[in-house]
Amino acid sequence: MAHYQGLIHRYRNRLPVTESTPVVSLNEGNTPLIELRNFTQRIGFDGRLLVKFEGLNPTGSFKDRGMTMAVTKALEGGSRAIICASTGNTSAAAAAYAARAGITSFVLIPDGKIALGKLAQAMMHGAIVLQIQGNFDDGMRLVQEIAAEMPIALVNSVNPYRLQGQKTIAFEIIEALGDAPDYHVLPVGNAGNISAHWMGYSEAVGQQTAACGLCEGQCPYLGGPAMATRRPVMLGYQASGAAPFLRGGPVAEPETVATAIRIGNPMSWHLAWAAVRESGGWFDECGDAAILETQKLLAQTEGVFCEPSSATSLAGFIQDLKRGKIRSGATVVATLTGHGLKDPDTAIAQSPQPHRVVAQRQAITHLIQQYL
Ligand code: AN7
Repeated sequence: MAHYQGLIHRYRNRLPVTESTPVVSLNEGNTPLIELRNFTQRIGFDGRLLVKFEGLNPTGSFKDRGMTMAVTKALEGGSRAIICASTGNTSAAAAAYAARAGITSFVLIPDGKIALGKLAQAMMHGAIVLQIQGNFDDGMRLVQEIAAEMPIALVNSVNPYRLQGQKTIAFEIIEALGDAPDYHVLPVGNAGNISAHWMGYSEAVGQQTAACGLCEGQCPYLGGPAMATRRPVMLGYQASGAAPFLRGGPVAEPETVATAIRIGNPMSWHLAWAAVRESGGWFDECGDAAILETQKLLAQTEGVFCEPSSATSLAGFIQDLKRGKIRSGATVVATLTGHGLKDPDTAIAQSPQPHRVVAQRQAITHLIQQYL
């Protein structure tokens, strides 16, 4: 079969699956790597800047990469139900992949702090949605306790299969660029993703990413397998109101407009620190205003609409560029973790209202002339 069938199929020999593993997939992965030109010029960067648009996964975020693995392994292990705590995207992915697998999903979400699109997804895919009077960190603690005593598979990124699936983003980037970029920038919340990126980059040094599996030899559609000669410098950015990596420990009451990364006690603390340290990178923080401004600049100069949390990667990059911390002429990849449509309220709140005009040609041409 010569069409793309998802990342487990594509990277089978680099993932913990066998021939008899019942793969649960929505053909996730293979997302576009888009080179920014207008944006790059606007911010005054003299290198190459590319975004890996993970918002184009089946449920609209990078979580699908990890969820295809986590649900596949849950099913293989005989689980009939999965559970997670979530700021929104994990719950959307868990709900969708559970539906695909024909099993039950339970999702714990923070009270009133979840973007509308994500809530709609969890509800629509038939998850049992538990809105708790607490934040993500409270939910995370609860699902760990519950999964320890009930026959339910925990599919948060403490589940090692999640990171296995998510590492494949690095393989795709190396295949597209021919090697690892100089820098990789991304937002950090629970810190699973930065850890998975580093795992993927590390596993691709001196080793072919995958046999394509679709065609003989070089695949004209996806490109062939590739090998990295190096790993990128990893830069992880947090929202200032939810920046435990900058504070040196958990933050009790995380707060940010970027609700996906409104997390005060990241689970992958040590792995994320290892990624940053080993790569010679760093963590930094950005304010909500800078995050929203960057989200809008990207949408308006490039036609790429990501959610606020995702824009944190580029907001942090712009800040470091201004501070002279980015090497001139470098190749930089930013992960845009989720689609802008996930959070329509935040997008609309920061945009001018539509013009209200009578349904009359003259009124409309008069208005148009003001913009010509
Ligand atoms: C768009 O859905 O934690 O550092 O419960 O949805 O790997 O946690 C979401 C995280 C970045 C942070 N961007 O990634 C959840 C959840 C978006 C996200 C992150 C999330 P991690």
